[in-house]
Amino acid sequence: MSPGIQKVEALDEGHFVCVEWEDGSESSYPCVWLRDNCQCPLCFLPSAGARKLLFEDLDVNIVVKQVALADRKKICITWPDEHTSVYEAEWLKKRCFSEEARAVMQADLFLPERQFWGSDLQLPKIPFEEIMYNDESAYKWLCTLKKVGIVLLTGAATRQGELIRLGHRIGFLRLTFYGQVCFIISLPTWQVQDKADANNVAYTTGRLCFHTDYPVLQHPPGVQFLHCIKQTAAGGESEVVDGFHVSNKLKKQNPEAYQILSSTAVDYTDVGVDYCDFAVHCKQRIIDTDSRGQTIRINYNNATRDTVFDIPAEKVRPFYAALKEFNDLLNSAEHKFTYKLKPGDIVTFDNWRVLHGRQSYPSSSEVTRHLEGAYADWDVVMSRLRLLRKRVLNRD
Ligand code: OGA
Ligand code: NM2
Ligand code: ZN
Ligand code: ZN
Repeated sequence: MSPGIQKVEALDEGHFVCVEWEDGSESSYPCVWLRDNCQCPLCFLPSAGARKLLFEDLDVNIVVKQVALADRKKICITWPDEHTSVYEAEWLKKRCFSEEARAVMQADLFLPERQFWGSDLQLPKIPFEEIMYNDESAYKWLCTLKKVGIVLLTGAATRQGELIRLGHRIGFLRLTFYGQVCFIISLPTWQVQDKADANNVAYTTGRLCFHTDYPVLQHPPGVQFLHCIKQTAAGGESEVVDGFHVSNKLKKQNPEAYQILSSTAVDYTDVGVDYCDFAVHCKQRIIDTDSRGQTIRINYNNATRDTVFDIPAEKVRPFYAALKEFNDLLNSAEHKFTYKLKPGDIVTFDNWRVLHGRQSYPSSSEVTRHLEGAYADWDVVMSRLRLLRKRVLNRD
């Protein structure tokens, strides 16, 4: 139920409109924001949910001429040029500028809640076909993927193409330089198996130490899918670690190492040929933080870290020492979780948060191990999650 409004008045010489709610609480709205967000058909295009009003036409010093309350459910504002705007109580309440209300809205939009884990991880599992056909299961899958960072989908067919279906379920997959051409169409899926003249260390039988995929891209893929089609009898076990949990630990235990890894721009490189040729370079901080100091992404693949290193010589050894500290923490028995994919398993994980690795396995003239992989962007995954939530919880 939307809250009712008891009283509305202009304050601060018309620069603010103050709404008093039925429960006695108050919300104050800046007039420039109100005018900017007028919902009338001249100012807003409802079919696009987008602003039509041009910034050029907004007076940033605007004040209200008159404000009135309509049946406790709406406020009406008349502006100095006689333009009128109507705002619904519920719409206003959601957009209240108080710190608490903003936190509620942001949590609703971005689901920032996280469950950190270590070797005690209870790997969440959901049958693949369930998430494909059941919205509640799909919603559960994506919520868990966001919160825990990893979900195992089980019982998929052991053939290529299941990730393409999964991509259609969420929206679309992310095409990168690793993929394949089918007729004249580029497919975003890639095959992890031992290959002659491998163009990536992943395409060998070697051990892969903890890494995130593709830090050489300026915007690394947010979500990764690995579908096990064939598994070797010996070796090839998977390892995962919660990179956010470990970077928080590093910050506490070794602030200097944390400071170095969260401030040094590391050069990454990937040059070669897959279904098309590429020469990719970029700089990333291994521990990427936002303006509030929260870790938002781990960018670490030791294989593609460039030989070129754009820092002064005297800073090089301290950097390596810091990376050693981080790498040791990632690999500590307390933090890492080991499991082995079975044919038909699809592991889905947050590639910005969870580092993954695999144990080596014997090389052979036949293909003894085959995973099909693909990426999606968090924008796409979060979009599907919000739409599923709306449908499942029957809300807006
Ligand atoms: C990769 C990778 C894991 C595996 O291809 O990037 O990490 O188990 N593969 O082969
Ligand atoms: N593969 C698995 O950063 C990387 O090189 C990740 C990408 C080859 C698609 C590996
Ligand atoms: Zn308007
Ligand atoms: Zn990988």
